Amino acid sequence: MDRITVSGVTLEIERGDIAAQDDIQAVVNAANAQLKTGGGVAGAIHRAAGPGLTEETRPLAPISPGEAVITGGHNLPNEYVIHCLGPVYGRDKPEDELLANCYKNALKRAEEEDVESIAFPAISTGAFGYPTEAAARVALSTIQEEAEHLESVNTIRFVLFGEDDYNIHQKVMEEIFE
Ligand code: AR6
Repeated sequence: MDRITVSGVTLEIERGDIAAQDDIQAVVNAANAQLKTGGGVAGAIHRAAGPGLTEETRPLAPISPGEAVITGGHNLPNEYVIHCLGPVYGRDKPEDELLANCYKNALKRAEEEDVESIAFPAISTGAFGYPTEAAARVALSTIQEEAEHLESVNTIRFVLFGEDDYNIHQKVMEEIFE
């Protein structure tokens, strides 16, 4: 199973690059507190968006774990980028609550701008060390809770880089939504 409808919202899981989602209105960045370019997702997003993105994020930084801010997409194929700071696993606690806040606040920012489609990477599971399966449970159960309250958002896509990450998300989606 890689697609399901929950409370009228389509939830999809795909393998791919978060910086190449050309049919999605808002992409989510797994940001750093300074909202600058970096490794992983932040590097891919800032490279594809160009220097205008860093200019726009500079006055919005720093942000704290769980927080989300929205900017334009600049040279990305998306209208918006929503920048979320995930918890560093083992340092920022309680990590499950902070990670859930990322997803809740990203959806809040999206709804404020009447966004219909949003794509998430697996926040905190790279440089920040959050075990993928535990993070997928937090992410997908938060989406399950939030779905019935969404008004503008009708498509939520998880974009996973690696095959293992994709398989883990697929398994967790089946467990949560079956
Ligand atoms: N598209 C989709 N997923 C990706 C991509 C991509 N282009 N690149 C990596 N991933 P990470 P974090 C996966 O490290 O853990 C940055 O340096 C990756 O395999 O990007 O929240 C920032 O500057 C992993 O599964 O985000 C911060 O300092 C997931 O995306 C810090 O890392 C998240 O990995 C944030 O760490």
